[in-house]
Amino acid sequence: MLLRRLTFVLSLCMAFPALAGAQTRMFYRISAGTNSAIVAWSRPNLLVWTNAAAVDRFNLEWAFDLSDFANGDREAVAYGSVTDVTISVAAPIPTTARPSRDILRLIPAGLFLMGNSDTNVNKPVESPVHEVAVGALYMDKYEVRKSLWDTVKSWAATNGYTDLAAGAGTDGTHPVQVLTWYDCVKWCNARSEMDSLTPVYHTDAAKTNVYRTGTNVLDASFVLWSANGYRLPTEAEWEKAARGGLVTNHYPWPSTSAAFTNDIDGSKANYKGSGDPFETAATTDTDTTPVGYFNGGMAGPDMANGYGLYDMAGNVSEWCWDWYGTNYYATHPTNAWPADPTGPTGGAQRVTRGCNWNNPVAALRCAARAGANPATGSGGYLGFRCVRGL
Ligand SMILES: [Ca+2]
Ligand SMILES: [Ca+2]
Ligand SMILES: [Ca+2]
Repeated sequence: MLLRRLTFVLSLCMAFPALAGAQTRMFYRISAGTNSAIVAWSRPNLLVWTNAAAVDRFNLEWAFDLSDFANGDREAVAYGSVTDVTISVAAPIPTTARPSRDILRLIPAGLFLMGNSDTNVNKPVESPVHEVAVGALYMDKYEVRKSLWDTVKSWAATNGYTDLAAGAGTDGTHPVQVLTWYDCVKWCNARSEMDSLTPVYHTDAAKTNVYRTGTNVLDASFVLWSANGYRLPTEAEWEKAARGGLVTNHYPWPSTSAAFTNDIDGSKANYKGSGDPFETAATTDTDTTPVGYFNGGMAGPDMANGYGLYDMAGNVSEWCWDWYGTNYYATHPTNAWPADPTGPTGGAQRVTRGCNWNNPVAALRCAARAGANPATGSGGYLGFRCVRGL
């Protein structure tokens, strides 16, 4: 309904003074159903525009390039119902340059429905469905592959990270696995420092000591959530990203059949019995596929989801930040969740999502939840991918 009313689109490029490592330009698009003109823009983030006539709907988006509006790599800033000729909104300014789209994908801010909406699936840990607001971030397009793990680990070894695990991987193109949760968060910090970004994880609430070695049970207060460095996604961030903008779908692709088994086959994801050529009869090996294997070039259609992410269903399970709480959803009032939830304050396991090459298809659903001991992990079944702030 709203989109049909939008007849006029204005794009404006904002050029910023050159700042080291900072984004130097961005574009705003205003859709307001009448001629609009930007009259003021000020730091840190105020955008003011006027409309030729009073409007009762508007939509404001930004992107790093004009072409991003067409390819979906854009961020909705604000939308609303007003009756006014002058509108002022907060408009974000990324603090870092836009990363390569082939490495990180923009996950726009907004509400999504978290949890299982399939009445044929009786999973109390996934219920009830609830609405959650999640801020904008970048997420790795692929699971962390073994070659990237090794590159960062080598840099890290001479920069204070002396006990990162070797990890395992079929070869450099496959996801890294055999990692503890602690290995992954330390590696996130190392990747941040290697890329001259601000590390996220610390060993103290004052956030003065960067977490580089040892096994520290991190409290959420040790995390510099506002930093632009790499970190594990929260469980909510992971599920929103996996859904790719779809709502009640079983999987990260269009999939709303009454029986979820009708919506998945071996051309779409790597699971137990999916029939990919990396699946061997031997039970002592690790049957991962290369990251992004289901990209249309090797086996069936391109399975990038709506945000351009691969392997959010299957291949390796992925560590998340949150402690795993089996009754965590049930303890919150439905649709009254805080924005950017970070999970229970404690527990025995950390959340793992997406499941893996050794799981049946039910476990690959976007809503499916699991956990693992953060100090031991789950061997070859479990890897991860990073997110980072804008
Ligand atoms: Ca398989
Ligand atoms: Ca095997
Ligand atoms: Ca995965």
